[in-house]
Amino acid sequence: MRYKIALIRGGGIGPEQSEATLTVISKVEEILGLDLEIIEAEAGDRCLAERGKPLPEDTVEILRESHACLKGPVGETAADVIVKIRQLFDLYANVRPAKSLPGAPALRPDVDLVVVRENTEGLYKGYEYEVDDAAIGLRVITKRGSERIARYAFELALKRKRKVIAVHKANVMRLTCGLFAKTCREISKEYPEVSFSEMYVDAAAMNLIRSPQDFDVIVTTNMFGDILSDEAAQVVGGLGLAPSGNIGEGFAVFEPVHGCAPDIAGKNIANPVSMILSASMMFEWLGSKNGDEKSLTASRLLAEAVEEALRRGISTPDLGGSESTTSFGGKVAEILAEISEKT
Ligand code: GGG
Repeated sequence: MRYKIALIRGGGIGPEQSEATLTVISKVEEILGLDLEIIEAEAGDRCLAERGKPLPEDTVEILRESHACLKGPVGETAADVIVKIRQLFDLYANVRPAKSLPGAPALRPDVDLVVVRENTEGLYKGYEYEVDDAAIGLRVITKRGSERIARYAFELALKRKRKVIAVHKANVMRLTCGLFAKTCREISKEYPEVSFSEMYVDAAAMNLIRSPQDFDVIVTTNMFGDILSDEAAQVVGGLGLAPSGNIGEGFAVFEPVHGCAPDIAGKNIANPVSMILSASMMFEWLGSKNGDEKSLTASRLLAEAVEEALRRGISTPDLGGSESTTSFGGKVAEILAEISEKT
């Protein structure tokens, strides 16, 4: 199967991460004979500066014609780019795994959780107003939005440790979080084989530090998910390791969880793992959707090659290593070739 992949390199460290990720993708493409057409599209802070628009129409057109998108971080224009893309393409599930990896400074070696974040409503809907000296933001929670994200979380849990925790703050936000919690409770009845419980978001923030190994799938609303997934990334070693997928019915965008880190941009020291693992998630999604074993193998090889590189002590400075972004990408590609010969 030929896949059209839109590539948004983004701003800050995005272009460097993209280049290292492309090195690894080219290797897996060559080894497995994958048929990929990578179509470059512009968006983000630099695009705003150069073209006056953070998300030009031609980029949206490229996304419409692609099977999936791989995206680097964009910077201050996140609301005009990724938040907008999620709404335009109804990418309702933001899937953010956090897993302890060998050689990475995780709080514990046995953390393996996923934050499933509702991605189209909540406080990120963008309904903000000024009235005199006040600024007002509306939080939108719908039954439909809550049902579909809850169902996504339970389906995912069936393939994992069969445990879902709905995170909310229904004791204070009685109507919005109340509806979310009630809906998750209702959907949980469709999945008797999955254990279900609820946790207030403040307790979840604490428990992610205290006992992160106890979590499997966290399902939560948009902004809580954004915050808790950064925390979960730090629990397993840092944002440089954190991939994500923005998933809809027929299209998906895969990107690092983090921002574009302008302080280290252009120095060739950024960790590309977050973007390489995002590419792995992309191949997994494409493979599952299309029943394509090659794409599923590509996903596995990318993840295994990253893991093996870290196990061998090969890493960028954020993890205490001395590799540049470029050399790390090159070494992961070499390891990927090695692993593929053995399997
Ligand atoms: N810490 C900066 C950061 O995470 N930037 C990316 C960002 O804000 N993305 C918006 C989102 O995921 O909703």
